[in-house]
Amino acid sequence: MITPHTTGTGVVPPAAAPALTSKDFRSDLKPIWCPGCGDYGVLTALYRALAAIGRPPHEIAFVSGIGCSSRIPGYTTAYGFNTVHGRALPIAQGIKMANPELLVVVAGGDGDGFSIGGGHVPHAIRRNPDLTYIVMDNQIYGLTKGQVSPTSARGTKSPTSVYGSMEEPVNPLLYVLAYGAGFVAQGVPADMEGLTKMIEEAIRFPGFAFVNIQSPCISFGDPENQMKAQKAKLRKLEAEGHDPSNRIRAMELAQEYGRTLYTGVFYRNPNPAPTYDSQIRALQKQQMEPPPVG
Ligand SMILES: Cc1ncc(C[n+]2csc(CCOP(=O)(O)OP(=O)(O)O)c2C)c(N)n1
Ligand code: SF4
Repeated sequence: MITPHTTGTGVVPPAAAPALTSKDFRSDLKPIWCPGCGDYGVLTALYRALAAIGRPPHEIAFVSGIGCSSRIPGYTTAYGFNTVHGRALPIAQGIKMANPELLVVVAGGDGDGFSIGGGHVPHAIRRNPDLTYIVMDNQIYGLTKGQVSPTSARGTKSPTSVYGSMEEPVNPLLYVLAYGAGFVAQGVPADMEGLTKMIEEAIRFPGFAFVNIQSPCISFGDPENQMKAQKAKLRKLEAEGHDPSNRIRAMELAQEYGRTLYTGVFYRNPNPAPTYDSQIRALQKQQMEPPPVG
């Protein structure tokens, strides 16, 4: 266990707080993902990002829906709530409003976030709570054994699309950019360093931050999207000279979803909007002040 770094009792001054490592965030529960699943890499990147941020586990809450990827909360020592399929975002917003000091991270799959839960995404974005939303986008329903998901490519054959999917996939990057998310990034577990850095940046961003992680499903996913293939085809936005403050350019690049595997920060609002939680707090403070005399 870590030593608390707050001075509630005045016993441990902040300067004496030990640096956190990934181990401090790893729970005793052993992940049961298939060997080779991309979600292992996502979990490792998350541990590292949290260690770099330095907030102790009891100041963090993970909220997820249902799916293989939604098991994440159980694998951390932070507070965790494995909720209902597609409902992680509203529950996470409730948690953040009730306890604004908590660092809240939402995690789940592309099915959870863009199919059954797709209607919650725009509303979370327009409220702008200080949350980080991590989608492990494997372009398939993993937990229920390989049905098409909202991000499956056209032509994907599966038990629910035996002749190949006849629908255009949802583009998660364009979706959240269009609704005004302040921070939008995409990573892959094949680039652990880049992924860790962008998760850390997303968590530090004041407002709704979205990270789409193309996390391969080794059992039911497209063979073209497995780790080795990703490594060979990824293109880092930073190396391409992309300016992440340019939202229009970010939207142009986001249109390449499914064709070009861009990784890095697509968009970071240089003037972040006020968060929902900070506005609520300001209102509460105002209402607690005594009315003017006279
Ligand atoms: C209300 C409801 N509908 C359907 C399901 C069945 N179900 C569980 S997980 C899942 C989809 C999983 O896919 P995804 O969210 O992409 O996560 P992954 O398993 O790929 O990580 C479905 C349809 C459910 N648990 N609850
Ligand atoms: S079914 Fe796919 S997403 Fe689920 S644990 Fe296995 S590899 Fe990972």
